[in-house]
Amino acid sequence: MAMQKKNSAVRSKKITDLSKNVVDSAGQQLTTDLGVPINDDHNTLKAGNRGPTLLQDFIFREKIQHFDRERIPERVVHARGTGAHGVFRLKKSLKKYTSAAFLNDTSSDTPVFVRFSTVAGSRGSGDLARDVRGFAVKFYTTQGNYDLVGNNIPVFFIQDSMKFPDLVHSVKPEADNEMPQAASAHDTFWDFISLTPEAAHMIMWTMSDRAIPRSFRMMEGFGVHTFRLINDKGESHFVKFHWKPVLGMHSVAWDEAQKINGKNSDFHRQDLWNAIDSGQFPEWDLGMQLIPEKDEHQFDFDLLDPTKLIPEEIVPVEIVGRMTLNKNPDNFFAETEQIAFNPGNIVPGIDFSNDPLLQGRILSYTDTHLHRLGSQNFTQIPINRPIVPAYNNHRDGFMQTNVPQGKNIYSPNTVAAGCPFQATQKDGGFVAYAQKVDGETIRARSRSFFDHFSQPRLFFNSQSTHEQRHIKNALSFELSKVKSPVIRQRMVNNLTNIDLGMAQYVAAKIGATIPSKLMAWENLNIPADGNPAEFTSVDKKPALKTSPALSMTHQPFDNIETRCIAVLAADGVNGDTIKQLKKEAASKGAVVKIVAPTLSPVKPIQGASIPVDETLFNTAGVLFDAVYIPGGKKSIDALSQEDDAINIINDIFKHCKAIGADKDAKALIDKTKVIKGKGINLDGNTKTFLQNIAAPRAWEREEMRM
Ligand code: HDE
Repeated sequence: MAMQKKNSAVRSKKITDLSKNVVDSAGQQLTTDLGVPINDDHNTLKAGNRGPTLLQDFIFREKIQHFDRERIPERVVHARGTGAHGVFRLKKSLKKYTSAAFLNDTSSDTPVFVRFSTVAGSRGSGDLARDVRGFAVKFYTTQGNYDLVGNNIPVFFIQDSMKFPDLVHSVKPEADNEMPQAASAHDTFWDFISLTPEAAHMIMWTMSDRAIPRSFRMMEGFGVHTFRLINDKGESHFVKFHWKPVLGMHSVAWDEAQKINGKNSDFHRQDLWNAIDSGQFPEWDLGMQLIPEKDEHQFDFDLLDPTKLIPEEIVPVEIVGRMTLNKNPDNFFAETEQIAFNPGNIVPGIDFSNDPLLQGRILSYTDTHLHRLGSQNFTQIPINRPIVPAYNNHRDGFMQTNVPQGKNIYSPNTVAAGCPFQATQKDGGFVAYAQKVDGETIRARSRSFFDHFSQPRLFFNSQSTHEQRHIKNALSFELSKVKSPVIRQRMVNNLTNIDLGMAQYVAAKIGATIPSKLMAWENLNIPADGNPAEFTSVDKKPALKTSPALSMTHQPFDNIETRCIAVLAADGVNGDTIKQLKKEAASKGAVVKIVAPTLSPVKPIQGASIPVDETLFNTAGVLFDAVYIPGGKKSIDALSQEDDAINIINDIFKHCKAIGADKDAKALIDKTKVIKGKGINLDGNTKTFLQNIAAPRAWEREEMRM
């Protein structure tokens, strides 16, 4: 016993950092993998000047064979992503709810690695797909790794993990021709959705602006499922996890998203990288909705149903800590590609619920890692290793890099005095929550999961006018790409269950028969191949008519930190305006980029030459949050001759972003489509211009064009 105590004390001290196995070749000779210095890395070894290459060329063999094996299978979903290191700092101890050390101790930071992703596209696809974003966080805690593998949308398409392969097969490029890439706008996806009533809520979210975020740094994150927190008395609270971005939430317009994909398909990756690189660290508050065990059945939906959310107006989100991303990875493959998240990675004080979607995920992630990373020793890869040492009797396998000591590879043993020994609950050992379980084996959905339309209706009714318009237009776009009239009509009919007006709007846009009344699921004659009960929606009267927290417009907008402003300039520009704008923007943390006809520094009327960041021909309006056009007759005359300058301004106008200009920039403005409207000020007032960027986009301008 004495020995056990001693070991546990030693364990708590051994915390390693994450920069293990770093290889830095600066100032070093080139060598083979085995350290032999190489003197010629440009030529193969040949028999004679023009002779064949020799098999004995071990340097060539090693180089080419290593190259041939560089790729590993990409993730079957969430293949496209990017990541960063950071820290999580707890603000408020949650000891009352959980024994998890990282949620008890407010004095120490927990290292984290976060990976953001899209779902449907392959590894090289564009960042701006209309899609859910993955938001996966690995906490390296003193009690082992805890993974919160969430999305930027709080609900999911399906209720049972059995349907996941079907869902993913339907949204991925179609089986015969592998098209379209990273897009849900095609027949198989909408065929599946139109036959899956439980997806209605998620569809409202994916058709909303949430699915085209301006930046990973400006979106929320959600754990989706209900989990449990368990305190040291063994008491359980249900919990829903939330991440709230400190910069607020922002999205782009759909037309903008499609153009960004062409102009810079790494837009989100680069945005995250640049923000961290320049020290403007992205931050999110961690929030929790906590529900006592006894209140499990107090809601008008089932807490275990992942297609439902708990409105914040019913259970407020309590902010408990903040995550800051402060370091870019050193190596994309070693860290971002090899990181292995798993919602099954929990620590003492956290436990699962019986959500049937979550239960399936607990299996699927490890299985994926075994396939992708090739060996059960993937936990030894530096990015996956815990910061505390792991001691157990697992042995051997491909790519074992540990060198375990001693003969004690079984338990119980006396050869090593019982080590490694089991930790008692008091010493922090993981004890599964003692949940009472009773029931017959059954392969079916609980009736408490059958209300498929109340929450999508709540979501739609909670949106502002422009948000509702975007949802209707997104549905029209997606369904207009569906070739089968039957699928299009079925989907329109289904939409009547959420909002008749929305269904009629979409029907008119896609040439479908316009429904005049609700077309209830039960009457749609859907060819159900499963339990017909699953195709019935038992609508309940929801507790709320609207939930303001579901609308992005409801979020406070008060800062322009890291927003990117294009300043169009050519020789003869008013340098004083640029100086002033740069100063005011910098004081608010915004970024100013000078965009000019060429990369040669711009010569202003007064002062020194101004370095150019981008050219009119290598960038685009969709890559900026706002545009400013300083005066200076010569500059304005030159820019007025440039189609690219006019296109930049027109795009920024079309996408309802802020436009500012000096009075004498009128000649250029007159050549564009810009007309007076919200968010546009052409009187040279830079302060008003910056305020306009902080405000939500002037989506009202879309109506001016209608
Ligand atoms: Fe995933 N999911 N998922 N998922 N998921 C994967 O694991 C799976 C689901 C999520 O950046 C895979 O390592 C099943 C919900 C994220 O590396 C795979 C089901 C939510 C990521 C897998 C779901 C997610 C994944 C593919 C239904 C939000 C990227 C590669 C039962 C709460 C993590 C991998 C990263 C990745 C399975 C549903 C989030 C195949 C079976 C719901 C953020 O294992």
